[in-house]
Amino acid sequence: MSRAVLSLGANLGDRAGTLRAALTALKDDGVLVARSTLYETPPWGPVEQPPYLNAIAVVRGDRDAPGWLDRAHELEQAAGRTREVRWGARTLDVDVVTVTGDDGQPVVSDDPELTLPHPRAHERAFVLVPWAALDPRAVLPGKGPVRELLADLDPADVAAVVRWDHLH
Ligand code: A4P
Ligand code: MG
Repeated sequence: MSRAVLSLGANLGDRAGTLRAALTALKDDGVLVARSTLYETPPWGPVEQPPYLNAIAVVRGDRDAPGWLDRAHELEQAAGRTREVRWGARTLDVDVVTVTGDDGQPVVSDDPELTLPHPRAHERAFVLVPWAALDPRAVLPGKGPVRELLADLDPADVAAVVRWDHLH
């Protein structure tokens, strides 16, 4: 058994429908512990592309870290994701932010196939804002409390991550 924090993002097609379908699939797996609402976020990174909807899911189940990455890839494939440019637009991207064993120890890995904790999560408002809203006491292993990491980001980047559900 392990617990994982997953970051879901979509910026092509029916973004909300895609995210909701992935969250429903995790619920149907019986692993969904909690999920954030949906947030609209400006695209991060060097590629010009439409805005994203992002969400965080906390899952717990009978998988190890590579098992959660496999499930993430299955969800991407179910959403019809094809491989395009790195950091480019996609129907669904599911990243594994962190995995914690039942002993409470975080999985730490520098394997390029599965780097844990996710090497860029601490600098991404689109990960930290929904995560802190879902779990104000969340900690990113090796980096610190999520609320403190958020305080280190540019306030304009944090403010640009806006709740989407209640607007639609
Ligand atoms: N990989 C290694 N570690 C991990 C991990 N912890 N979780 C490997 C998931 N995958 C991990 O990923 C490339 C490879 O990373 C995988 O084969 C996996 O084995 P990918 O999803 O095929 O490619 P990618 O997503 O284009 O690249 P990458 O580096 O994962 O990009 P990111 O970091 O996922 O960034 N802006 C906003 N606002 N919201 C977003 O969600 N997402 C991205 C994608 C860019 N800008 C964004 C957003
Ligand atoms: Mg990815």
